Amino acid sequence: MNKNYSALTLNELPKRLSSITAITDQIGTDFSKWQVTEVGDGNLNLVFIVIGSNGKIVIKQALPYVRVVGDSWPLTLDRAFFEYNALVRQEERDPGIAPSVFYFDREQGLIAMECLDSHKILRGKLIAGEKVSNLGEVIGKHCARLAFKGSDFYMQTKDKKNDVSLFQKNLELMSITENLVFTDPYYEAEMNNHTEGLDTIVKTLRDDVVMKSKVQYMLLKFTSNTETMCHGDLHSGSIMCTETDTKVIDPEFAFYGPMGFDLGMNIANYLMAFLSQPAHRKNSNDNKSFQGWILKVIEETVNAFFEEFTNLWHNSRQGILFPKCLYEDQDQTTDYALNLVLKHILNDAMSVCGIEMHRRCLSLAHNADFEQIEDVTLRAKLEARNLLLGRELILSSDSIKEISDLTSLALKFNERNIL
Ligand code: SR1
Ligand code: MG
Repeated sequence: MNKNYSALTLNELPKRLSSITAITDQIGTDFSKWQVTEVGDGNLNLVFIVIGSNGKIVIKQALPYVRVVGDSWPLTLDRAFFEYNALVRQEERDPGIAPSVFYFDREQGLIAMECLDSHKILRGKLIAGEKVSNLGEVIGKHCARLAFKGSDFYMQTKDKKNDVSLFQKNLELMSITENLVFTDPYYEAEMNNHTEGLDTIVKTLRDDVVMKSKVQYMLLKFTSNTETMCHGDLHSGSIMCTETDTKVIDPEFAFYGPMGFDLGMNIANYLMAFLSQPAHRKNSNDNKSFQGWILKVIEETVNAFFEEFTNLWHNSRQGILFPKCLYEDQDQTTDYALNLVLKHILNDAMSVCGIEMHRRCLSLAHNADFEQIEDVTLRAKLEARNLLLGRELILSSDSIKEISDLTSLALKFNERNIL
Protein backbone atom coordinates (compact mmCIF):
# COMPACT_ATOMS: atom_id res chain seq x y z
CA MET A 1 0.00 0.00 0.00
CA ASN A 2 1.18 3.53 -0.73
CA LYS A 3 2.60 5.20 2.37
CA ASN A 4 0.53 8.34 1.76
CA TYR A 5 -2.74 6.41 1.78
CA SER A 6 -5.12 7.07 4.59
CA ALA A 7 -8.74 5.97 4.85
CA LEU A 8 -11.20 8.88 4.99
CA THR A 9 -13.19 9.52 8.15
CA LEU A 10 -16.41 11.48 8.52
CA ASN A 11 -14.58 14.25 10.37
CA GLU A 12 -11.52 14.54 8.19
CA LEU A 13 -13.17 14.20 4.80
CA PRO A 14 -14.22 17.85 4.25
CA LYS A 15 -10.78 19.28 4.96
CA ARG A 16 -8.98 16.57 2.99
CA LEU A 17 -11.08 17.04 -0.14
CA SER A 18 -11.67 20.78 0.08
CA SER A 19 -8.83 21.72 -2.26
CA ILE A 20 -9.95 19.45 -5.11
CA THR A 21 -11.56 21.70 -7.69
CA ALA A 22 -13.31 18.82 -9.48
CA ILE A 23 -15.17 18.19 -6.23
CA THR A 24 -15.79 21.77 -5.10
CA ASP A 25 -17.09 22.55 -8.63
CA GLN A 26 -19.89 20.08 -7.92
CA ILE A 27 -20.78 20.85 -4.31
CA GLY A 28 -19.32 24.24 -3.40
CA THR A 29 -16.17 25.45 -1.67
CA ASP A 30 -17.45 26.13 1.86
CA PHE A 31 -16.33 22.80 3.27
CA SER A 32 -17.19 23.81 6.85
CA LYS A 33 -20.85 23.27 5.87
CA TRP A 34 -20.42 19.94 4.09
CA GLN A 35 -22.59 17.17 5.56
CA VAL A 36 -20.97 13.77 5.31
CA THR A 37 -22.57 10.35 5.79
CA GLU A 38 -21.07 6.92 5.23
CA VAL A 39 -23.54 4.77 3.30
CA GLY A 40 -21.41 1.84 2.12
CA ASP A 41 -23.26 -1.42 2.50
CA GLY A 42 -21.20 -3.41 0.02
CA ASN A 43 -18.56 -5.97 0.83
CA LEU A 44 -15.41 -4.05 0.01
CA ASN A 45 -15.28 -0.23 0.23
CA LEU A 46 -16.14 2.98 2.03
CA VAL A 47 -18.86 5.04 0.36
CA PHE A 48 -19.66 8.59 1.50
CA ILE A 49 -22.39 10.98 0.41
CA VAL A 50 -21.21 14.57 0.78
CA ILE A 51 -23.77 17.37 0.61
CA GLY A 52 -22.50 20.92 0.08
CA SER A 53 -24.22 24.23 -0.56
CA ASN A 54 -24.27 23.64 -4.35
CA GLY A 55 -24.95 19.94 -4.62
CA LYS A 56 -24.15 16.35 -3.65
CA ILE A 57 -21.40 13.94 -4.56
CA VAL A 58 -20.42 10.36 -3.82
CA ILE A 59 -16.91 9.58 -2.63
CA LYS A 60 -15.97 5.93 -2.89
CA GLN A 61 -12.70 4.82 -1.34
CA ALA A 62 -11.06 1.40 -1.40
CA LEU A 63 -9.87 0.03 1.93
CA PRO A 64 -6.65 -2.00 2.12
CA TYR A 65 -8.69 -5.04 3.11
CA VAL A 66 -12.04 -6.72 2.44
CA ARG A 67 -14.52 -4.66 4.45
CA VAL A 68 -16.97 -7.49 5.11
CA VAL A 69 -14.24 -9.72 6.55
CA GLY A 70 -11.83 -7.21 8.09
CA ASP A 71 -8.06 -6.69 8.00
CA SER A 72 -7.40 -10.44 8.19
CA TRP A 73 -8.14 -10.39 4.42
CA PRO A 74 -5.84 -7.75 2.92
CA LEU A 75 -6.62 -6.38 -0.53
CA THR A 76 -4.66 -3.74 -2.45
CA LEU A 77 -6.24 -0.44 -3.47
CA ASP A 78 -5.90 -1.39 -7.16
CA ARG A 79 -9.60 -2.15 -7.46
CA ALA A 80 -10.34 1.61 -7.51
CA PHE A 81 -8.08 1.93 -10.56
CA PHE A 82 -9.94 -0.86 -12.36
CA GLU A 83 -13.32 0.51 -11.33
CA TYR A 84 -12.34 3.93 -12.66
CA ASN A 85 -11.18 2.42 -15.96
CA ALA A 86 -14.32 0.32 -16.25
CA LEU A 87 -16.55 3.35 -15.54
CA VAL A 88 -14.83 5.22 -18.35
CA ARG A 89 -15.43 2.31 -20.75
CA GLN A 90 -19.04 1.90 -19.62
CA GLU A 91 -19.63 5.55 -20.44
CA GLU A 92 -17.95 5.16 -23.86
CA ARG A 93 -19.79 1.95 -24.70
CA ASP A 94 -23.23 2.83 -23.26
CA PRO A 95 -23.38 6.58 -22.50
CA GLY A 96 -25.43 7.56 -19.44
CA ILE A 97 -25.69 4.09 -17.92
CA ALA A 98 -23.11 4.67 -15.16
CA PRO A 99 -22.69 7.54 -12.69
CA SER A 100 -20.54 10.39 -14.05
CA VAL A 101 -17.01 10.42 -12.70
CA PHE A 102 -15.60 13.76 -11.55
CA TYR A 103 -12.25 12.82 -10.04
CA PHE A 104 -9.95 9.86 -9.46
CA ASP A 105 -6.96 9.57 -7.09
CA ARG A 106 -5.07 6.32 -7.52
CA GLU A 107 -2.88 6.78 -4.44
CA GLN A 108 -5.92 7.17 -2.19
CA GLY A 109 -7.99 4.55 -4.07
CA LEU A 110 -10.65 7.25 -4.35
CA ILE A 111 -13.30 8.02 -6.95
CA ALA A 112 -15.64 11.04 -6.78
CA MET A 113 -18.82 10.47 -8.74
CA GLU A 114 -22.41 11.49 -9.36
CA CYS A 115 -24.71 10.99 -6.39
CA LEU A 116 -27.70 8.86 -7.38
CA ASP A 117 -29.66 9.50 -4.22
CA SER A 118 -33.05 9.44 -5.89
CA HIS A 119 -32.19 5.93 -7.07
CA LYS A 120 -32.45 2.85 -4.85
CA ILE A 121 -30.49 -0.39 -5.01
CA LEU A 122 -32.52 -2.75 -7.21
CA ARG A 123 -32.23 -5.68 -4.80
CA GLY A 124 -34.11 -3.73 -2.11
CA LYS A 125 -36.80 -2.79 -4.61
CA LEU A 126 -37.26 -6.41 -5.70
CA ILE A 127 -37.59 -7.50 -2.07
CA ALA A 128 -40.10 -4.70 -1.45
CA GLY A 129 -42.13 -5.59 -4.55
CA GLU A 130 -41.42 -2.33 -6.41
CA LYS A 131 -41.47 -2.43 -10.20
CA VAL A 132 -39.11 -0.50 -12.47
CA SER A 133 -40.26 0.34 -15.96
CA ASN A 134 -37.90 -0.55 -18.83
CA LEU A 135 -35.53 -2.42 -16.52
CA GLY A 136 -35.17 -5.38 -18.88
CA GLU A 137 -34.65 -3.24 -21.91
CA VAL A 138 -32.00 -1.00 -20.32
CA ILE A 139 -29.95 -3.80 -18.78
CA GLY A 140 -30.32 -6.13 -21.79
CA LYS A 141 -29.10 -3.39 -24.13
CA HIS A 142 -26.32 -2.46 -21.73
CA CYS A 143 -25.05 -6.04 -21.56
CA ALA A 144 -25.15 -6.27 -25.35
CA ARG A 145 -23.32 -2.96 -25.83
CA LEU A 146 -20.65 -3.88 -23.30
CA ALA A 147 -20.30 -7.36 -24.79
CA PHE A 148 -20.10 -6.21 -28.39
CA LYS A 149 -18.09 -3.00 -28.06
CA GLY A 150 -15.39 -4.57 -25.89
CA SER A 151 -14.90 -7.45 -28.26
CA ASP A 152 -12.95 -8.25 -31.41
CA PHE A 153 -16.19 -7.75 -33.33
CA TYR A 154 -15.78 -4.03 -32.73
CA MET A 155 -12.42 -2.97 -31.29
CA GLN A 156 -9.23 -2.61 -33.25
CA THR A 157 -6.98 -5.52 -32.45
CA LYS A 158 -4.22 -3.37 -30.87
CA ASP A 159 -6.67 -1.52 -28.60
CA LYS A 160 -8.38 -4.74 -27.60
CA LYS A 161 -5.14 -6.51 -26.70
CA ASN A 162 -3.84 -3.51 -24.74
CA ASP A 163 -7.11 -3.30 -22.85
CA VAL A 164 -7.09 -7.02 -22.12
CA SER A 165 -3.60 -6.72 -20.72
CA LEU A 166 -4.62 -3.76 -18.53
CA PHE A 167 -7.60 -5.58 -17.01
CA GLN A 168 -5.69 -8.88 -16.64
CA LYS A 169 -4.00 -7.11 -13.74
CA ASN A 170 -7.27 -6.89 -11.84
CA LEU A 171 -6.08 -10.18 -10.48
CA GLU A 172 -7.15 -9.88 -6.88
CA LEU A 173 -10.80 -9.39 -7.75
CA MET A 174 -10.70 -12.04 -10.47
CA SER A 175 -9.24 -14.37 -7.89
CA ILE A 176 -12.13 -13.60 -5.51
CA THR A 177 -14.57 -14.61 -8.27
CA GLU A 178 -12.54 -17.71 -9.18
CA ASN A 179 -12.75 -18.92 -5.59
CA LEU A 180 -16.02 -17.59 -4.16
CA VAL A 181 -18.12 -18.11 -7.26
CA PHE A 182 -16.68 -21.08 -9.12
CA THR A 183 -15.01 -23.25 -6.50
CA ASP A 184 -15.95 -22.67 -2.85
CA PRO A 185 -19.64 -23.67 -3.19
CA TYR A 186 -18.59 -27.18 -4.17
CA TYR A 187 -16.47 -28.15 -1.16
CA GLU A 188 -16.21 -27.26 2.49
CA ALA A 189 -14.35 -23.99 2.02
CA GLU A 190 -13.52 -22.01 5.14
CA MET A 191 -15.78 -19.01 4.56
CA ASN A 192 -18.82 -20.99 3.39
CA ASN A 193 -22.11 -21.18 5.19
CA HIS A 194 -25.55 -22.40 4.27
CA THR A 195 -29.00 -22.44 5.78
CA GLU A 196 -29.80 -25.21 8.22
CA GLY A 197 -31.79 -27.96 6.55
CA LEU A 198 -29.98 -27.80 3.20
CA ASP A 199 -27.34 -30.45 3.92
CA THR A 200 -28.83 -33.13 1.66
CA ILE A 201 -29.12 -30.71 -1.27
CA VAL A 202 -25.58 -29.46 -0.72
CA LYS A 203 -24.36 -33.06 -0.70
CA THR A 204 -26.20 -33.73 -3.97
CA LEU A 205 -24.38 -30.82 -5.59
CA ARG A 206 -20.97 -31.73 -4.21
CA ASP A 207 -21.41 -35.38 -5.24
CA ASP A 208 -22.31 -34.42 -8.79
CA VAL A 209 -19.04 -34.86 -10.66
CA VAL A 210 -20.58 -34.03 -14.04
CA MET A 211 -22.03 -30.76 -12.78
CA LYS A 212 -18.83 -29.77 -10.93
CA SER A 213 -16.82 -30.47 -14.08
CA LYS A 214 -19.16 -28.25 -16.10
CA VAL A 215 -18.62 -25.51 -13.52
CA GLN A 216 -14.85 -25.90 -13.78
CA TYR A 217 -15.17 -25.86 -17.57
CA MET A 218 -16.95 -22.50 -17.24
CA LEU A 219 -14.12 -21.37 -14.95
CA LEU A 220 -11.70 -22.29 -17.74
CA LYS A 221 -13.64 -19.90 -19.97
CA PHE A 222 -13.62 -17.25 -17.20
CA THR A 223 -9.84 -17.43 -16.87
CA SER A 224 -9.00 -17.84 -20.56
CA ASN A 225 -11.66 -16.47 -22.91
CA THR A 226 -10.94 -12.76 -23.02
CA GLU A 227 -13.88 -12.12 -25.33
CA THR A 228 -14.97 -8.76 -23.96
CA MET A 229 -14.82 -6.43 -20.97
CA CYS A 230 -17.45 -7.59 -18.50
CA HIS A 231 -18.78 -5.56 -15.59
CA GLY A 232 -17.91 -8.65 -13.58
CA ASP A 233 -20.41 -8.28 -10.73
CA LEU A 234 -23.75 -7.40 -12.30
CA HIS A 235 -26.01 -8.58 -9.49
CA SER A 236 -29.03 -6.58 -8.35
CA GLY A 237 -26.89 -4.75 -5.78
CA SER A 238 -24.95 -3.22 -8.69
CA ILE A 239 -28.07 -1.73 -10.29
CA MET A 240 -29.76 1.42 -8.98
CA CYS A 241 -33.21 2.50 -10.08
CA THR A 242 -36.01 4.98 -9.68
CA GLU A 243 -39.42 3.89 -10.97
CA THR A 244 -38.35 4.84 -14.46
CA ASP A 245 -34.56 5.15 -14.59
CA THR A 246 -31.85 2.50 -14.30
CA LYS A 247 -28.11 2.90 -13.69
CA VAL A 248 -25.30 0.40 -13.33
CA ILE A 249 -22.72 0.98 -10.60
CA ASP A 250 -19.66 -0.72 -9.06
CA PRO A 251 -17.72 -2.26 -11.95
CA GLU A 252 -14.64 -2.92 -9.79
CA PHE A 253 -14.68 -6.63 -10.70
CA ALA A 254 -14.31 -5.73 -14.40
CA PHE A 255 -12.30 -8.21 -16.45
CA TYR A 256 -12.04 -9.46 -20.01
CA GLY A 257 -14.02 -12.66 -20.17
CA PRO A 258 -16.98 -14.47 -21.74
CA MET A 259 -19.62 -12.33 -23.47
CA GLY A 260 -22.39 -14.14 -21.61
CA PHE A 261 -20.98 -13.52 -18.13
CA ASP A 262 -22.82 -10.32 -17.16
CA LEU A 263 -26.09 -11.47 -18.70
CA GLY A 264 -25.93 -14.75 -16.77
CA MET A 265 -25.13 -13.14 -13.44
CA ASN A 266 -27.90 -10.58 -13.93
CA ILE A 267 -30.52 -13.24 -14.73
CA ALA A 268 -29.42 -15.36 -11.76
CA ASN A 269 -30.17 -12.49 -9.43
CA TYR A 270 -33.63 -12.03 -10.97
CA LEU A 271 -34.29 -15.75 -10.55
CA MET A 272 -33.28 -15.53 -6.89
CA ALA A 273 -35.61 -12.55 -6.47
CA PHE A 274 -38.34 -14.61 -8.18
CA LEU A 275 -37.87 -17.75 -6.07
CA SER A 276 -37.66 -15.83 -2.78
CA GLN A 277 -40.87 -13.83 -3.39
CA PRO A 278 -43.24 -16.19 -1.54
CA ALA A 279 -41.46 -15.17 1.68
CA HIS A 280 -41.78 -11.45 0.96
CA ARG A 281 -45.34 -11.28 -0.48
CA LYS A 282 -47.72 -13.10 1.83
CA ASN A 283 -50.76 -12.28 -0.28
CA SER A 284 -50.77 -14.94 -2.98
CA ASN A 285 -52.18 -12.67 -5.70
CA ASP A 286 -49.54 -10.03 -5.02
CA ASN A 287 -46.92 -12.74 -5.03
CA LYS A 288 -48.07 -14.19 -8.31
CA SER A 289 -48.31 -10.84 -9.96
CA PHE A 290 -44.83 -9.70 -8.84
CA GLN A 291 -43.27 -13.03 -9.72
CA GLY A 292 -44.85 -12.72 -13.17
CA TRP A 293 -43.32 -9.28 -13.54
CA ILE A 294 -39.84 -10.58 -12.66
CA LEU A 295 -40.12 -13.30 -15.29
CA LYS A 296 -41.19 -10.66 -17.80
CA VAL A 297 -38.08 -8.64 -16.91
CA ILE A 298 -35.92 -11.70 -17.58
CA GLU A 299 -37.55 -12.20 -20.98
CA GLU A 300 -37.24 -8.52 -21.86
CA THR A 301 -33.59 -8.48 -20.79
CA VAL A 302 -32.63 -11.37 -23.03
CA ASN A 303 -34.74 -10.15 -25.94
CA ALA A 304 -33.20 -6.68 -25.66
CA PHE A 305 -29.73 -8.24 -25.51
CA PHE A 306 -30.33 -10.24 -28.69
CA GLU A 307 -31.90 -7.32 -30.50
CA GLU A 308 -29.13 -4.87 -29.63
CA PHE A 309 -26.35 -7.37 -30.30
CA THR A 310 -27.91 -8.15 -33.70
CA ASN A 311 -28.20 -4.46 -34.47
CA LEU A 312 -24.53 -3.87 -33.57
CA TRP A 313 -23.51 -6.97 -35.53
CA HIS A 314 -25.09 -5.64 -38.72
CA ASN A 315 -24.17 -1.98 -38.31
CA SER A 316 -20.95 -1.80 -36.29
CA ARG A 317 -18.95 -4.95 -37.03
CA GLN A 318 -15.53 -3.44 -37.74
CA GLY A 319 -13.04 -5.62 -35.86
CA ILE A 320 -11.11 -8.73 -36.88
CA LEU A 321 -13.91 -11.21 -36.20
CA PHE A 322 -16.32 -12.32 -38.95
CA PRO A 323 -15.13 -9.44 -41.18
CA LYS A 324 -17.35 -8.07 -43.92
CA CYS A 325 -14.82 -9.18 -46.56
CA LEU A 326 -15.85 -12.77 -45.83
CA TYR A 327 -19.60 -12.16 -45.93
CA GLU A 328 -21.32 -8.97 -47.05
CA ASP A 329 -18.62 -8.10 -49.59
CA GLN A 330 -19.22 -11.49 -51.21
CA ASP A 331 -22.98 -10.99 -51.04
CA GLN A 332 -23.24 -13.70 -48.42
CA THR A 333 -25.40 -13.82 -45.33
CA THR A 334 -24.06 -13.72 -41.77
CA ASP A 335 -27.22 -15.35 -40.37
CA TYR A 336 -25.52 -18.64 -39.58
CA ALA A 337 -22.50 -16.92 -37.98
CA LEU A 338 -24.60 -14.58 -35.85
CA ASN A 339 -26.79 -17.44 -34.71
CA LEU A 340 -23.69 -19.41 -33.70
CA VAL A 341 -22.38 -16.49 -31.65
CA LEU A 342 -25.72 -15.80 -29.95
CA LYS A 343 -26.12 -19.49 -29.06
CA HIS A 344 -22.63 -19.50 -27.54
CA ILE A 345 -23.44 -16.38 -25.49
CA LEU A 346 -26.74 -17.79 -24.21
CA ASN A 347 -25.12 -21.10 -23.36
CA ASP A 348 -22.38 -19.42 -21.29
CA ALA A 349 -24.95 -17.10 -19.70
CA MET A 350 -27.03 -20.07 -18.54
CA SER A 351 -23.98 -21.78 -16.99
CA VAL A 352 -22.90 -18.61 -15.19
CA CYS A 353 -26.50 -18.12 -14.07
CA GLY A 354 -26.66 -21.55 -12.41
CA ILE A 355 -23.26 -21.06 -10.76
CA GLU A 356 -24.20 -17.62 -9.38
CA MET A 357 -27.42 -19.13 -7.96
CA HIS A 358 -25.31 -21.65 -6.09
CA ARG A 359 -22.65 -19.38 -4.70
CA ARG A 360 -25.18 -16.90 -3.29
CA CYS A 361 -26.56 -19.62 -0.99
CA LEU A 362 -23.42 -21.60 -0.25
CA SER A 363 -20.30 -19.48 -0.23
CA LEU A 364 -19.44 -16.06 1.31
CA ALA A 365 -21.69 -13.05 0.45
CA HIS A 366 -25.24 -14.40 0.36
CA ASN A 367 -28.13 -12.50 -1.22
CA ALA A 368 -30.46 -10.45 0.97
CA ASP A 369 -33.36 -11.90 -1.09
CA PHE A 370 -32.91 -15.13 0.87
CA GLU A 371 -30.93 -13.88 3.90
CA GLN A 372 -33.75 -11.60 5.02
CA ILE A 373 -36.14 -14.55 5.37
CA GLU A 374 -36.25 -15.08 9.12
CA ASP A 375 -38.24 -18.32 9.02
CA VAL A 376 -35.33 -20.71 8.47
CA THR A 377 -37.55 -23.59 7.35
CA LEU A 378 -39.14 -21.46 4.65
CA ARG A 379 -35.76 -20.04 3.64
CA ALA A 380 -34.30 -23.54 3.24
CA LYS A 381 -37.31 -24.63 1.17
CA LEU A 382 -36.95 -21.68 -1.23
CA GLU A 383 -33.16 -21.94 -1.39
CA ALA A 384 -33.48 -25.65 -2.21
CA ARG A 385 -35.53 -24.76 -5.29
CA ASN A 386 -32.90 -22.21 -6.22
CA LEU A 387 -30.01 -24.65 -5.78
CA LEU A 388 -31.64 -27.36 -7.86
CA LEU A 389 -32.71 -24.96 -10.59
CA GLY A 390 -29.09 -23.74 -10.66
CA ARG A 391 -27.93 -27.33 -11.07
CA GLU A 392 -30.35 -27.94 -13.93
CA LEU A 393 -29.09 -24.83 -15.71
CA ILE A 394 -25.46 -25.87 -15.36
CA LEU A 395 -26.17 -29.42 -16.55
CA SER A 396 -28.44 -28.41 -19.42
CA SER A 397 -27.27 -24.92 -20.34
CA ASP A 398 -27.44 -25.84 -24.02
CA SER A 399 -31.07 -26.95 -23.84
CA ILE A 400 -32.17 -23.37 -23.14
CA LYS A 401 -32.69 -22.35 -26.76
CA GLU A 402 -35.14 -19.55 -26.14
CA ILE A 403 -35.75 -17.47 -23.09
CA SER A 404 -39.20 -18.99 -22.59
CA ASP A 405 -37.39 -22.32 -21.96
CA LEU A 406 -35.80 -20.67 -18.92
CA THR A 407 -38.92 -18.97 -17.58
CA SER A 408 -40.90 -22.22 -17.93
CA LEU A 409 -38.21 -24.02 -15.96
CA ALA A 410 -38.31 -21.31 -13.28
CA LEU A 411 -42.09 -21.70 -12.95
CA LYS A 412 -41.67 -25.47 -12.63
CA PHE A 413 -39.05 -25.24 -9.87
CA ASN A 414 -41.11 -22.58 -8.08
CA GLU A 415 -43.82 -25.23 -7.58
CA ARG A 416 -41.53 -28.02 -6.46
CA ASN A 417 -41.74 -29.32 -2.90
CA ILE A 418 -38.17 -30.31 -2.34
CA LEU A 419 -37.91 -29.91 1.41
C1 SR1 B 1 -15.32 -10.57 -0.67
S1 SR1 B 1 -16.29 -9.88 -1.89
C2 SR1 B 1 -17.71 -10.86 -1.95
C3 SR1 B 1 -18.59 -10.55 -3.09
O1 SR1 B 1 -19.01 -9.21 -3.03
C4 SR1 B 1 -18.90 -8.60 -4.29
O2 SR1 B 1 -19.99 -7.80 -4.59
C5 SR1 B 1 -18.74 -9.73 -5.27
O3 SR1 B 1 -19.98 -10.25 -5.68
C6 SR1 B 1 -17.97 -10.71 -4.46
O4 SR1 B 1 -18.03 -12.01 -4.96
MG1 MG C 1 -19.99 -4.22 -5.51
